[in-house]
Amino acid sequence: MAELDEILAGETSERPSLRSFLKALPGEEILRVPGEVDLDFQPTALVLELERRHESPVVVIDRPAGFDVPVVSNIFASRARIARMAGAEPGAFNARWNEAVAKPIAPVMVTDAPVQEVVATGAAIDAATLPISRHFADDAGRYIGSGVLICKDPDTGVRNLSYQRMQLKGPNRFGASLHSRGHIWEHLQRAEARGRDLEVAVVIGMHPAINLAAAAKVAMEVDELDIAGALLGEPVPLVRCRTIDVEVPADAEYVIEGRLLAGVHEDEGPYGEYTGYSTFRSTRNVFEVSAITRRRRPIFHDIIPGYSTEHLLLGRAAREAHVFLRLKEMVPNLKALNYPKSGTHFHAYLSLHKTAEGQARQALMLLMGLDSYVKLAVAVDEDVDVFSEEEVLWALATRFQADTDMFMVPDVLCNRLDPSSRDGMSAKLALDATAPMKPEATRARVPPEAVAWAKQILERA
Ligand SMILES: Cc1cc2nc3c(=O)[nH]c(=O)nc-3n(C[C@H](O)[C@H](O)[C@H](O)COP(=O)(O)O)c2cc1C
Ligand SMILES: [Mn+2]
Repeated sequence: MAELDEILAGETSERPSLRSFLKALPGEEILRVPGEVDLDFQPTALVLELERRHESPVVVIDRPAGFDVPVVSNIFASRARIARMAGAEPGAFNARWNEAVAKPIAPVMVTDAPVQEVVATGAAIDAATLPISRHFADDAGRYIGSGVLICKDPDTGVRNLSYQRMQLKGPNRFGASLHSRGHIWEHLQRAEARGRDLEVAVVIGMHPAINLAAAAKVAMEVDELDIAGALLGEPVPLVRCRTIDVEVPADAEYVIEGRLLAGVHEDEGPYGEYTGYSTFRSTRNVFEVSAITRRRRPIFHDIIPGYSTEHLLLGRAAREAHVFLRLKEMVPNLKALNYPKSGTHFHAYLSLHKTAEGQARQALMLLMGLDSYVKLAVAVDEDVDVFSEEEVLWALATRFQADTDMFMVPDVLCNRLDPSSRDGMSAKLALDATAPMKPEATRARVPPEAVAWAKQILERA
């Protein structure tokens, strides 16, 4: 039996975990990589090649060269799978997410913690024993891409979950970048103001609903684990770390306990970012390990970074749901919203059932105001599928004139990782590709009965 199967077969716990998720995964959604796999570049190459073929299975590497721990990746590469892991039907993720945010479920403390079956402290710590990949040729080294950093606000004690890349630098040392200046960055500022390090637990391998919650930007007062609990429909079981005052999911695969050092900076990066570019942007922080705890036979979870579907979908699933909700409050006839992969996080397409001229422009202004990442927003009518770029371009070809149907706002705050941005600002472009309310031409159609017939014939063939 392959390594991963053996581990899953031996798992008896009913609690939600990476294992329960993998066990429930349909066989056709898993790609088992035969033979030994070099963790230098091969997992990334494989995932990017799958994308070129429009395939999105979870990738299982049973035998990474030099390690006896199986590695799984590409978990977040499919929208249907993301919906399922959040407990939603395909296409119903947004509603499910917004419901979870509205009705959070707080975690519970437990005493049995598989993630602490093996505990290494002091001289026994060796982070190089973790099967950490080298993802891109220009990356500064081996990076943990899936580590969820859990810490607490030194002022309020409110917990926070977020992703920060972790570069392996030594047996008990990692480099980290907090460049998105999120809540952990703020926590570190507050700790430094007191002359203290920030205690942080890096968690690897959890039920992916927890990963989804960790990727979300919610208010600083909100513990992302409460949203994870709501997605799972039950509280996340937590255990206290062994060497720091932080609680972590008890059913995780690995936890690296340690401290982001106050006032210490070292070179870190470059790293392949979601834009598709390798970047040196880094806050150059240093993380010192005080313990590594794990399961007896752990599974390692990797998230392929860079311009990969899984990185992009994970990074924006919650944002799409949030922006959709806010936009729909003001534009009730909004139908769909898509951030296409080709635009990294910078392009967004919306569709609406237009009931008045000018409505599309109102929706476009709102969208660009709600999401500072968006620098191109396109509006189409509801007959156009925003998830099909070809259809969106067709609408631009036939329902859009550049002299009357677009507007541009210069010098707006944007995401600095866009290499074409200037001083953190970008021009925002809105294209209204909706047809006039009284159109010149109607779309050539085939009656639905004939479409149904054609589908049936082809399914039988
Ligand atoms: C896979 C992944 C990797 C990420 N890597 C980093 C990183 O290395 N540094 C960083 O500052 N933000 C990174 N981010 C962005 C933050 O983790 C993300 O914005 C998070 O929601 C911030 O949480 P907060 O709102 O609690 O601060 C990453 C996001 C994802 C999904
Ligand atoms: Mn947060």
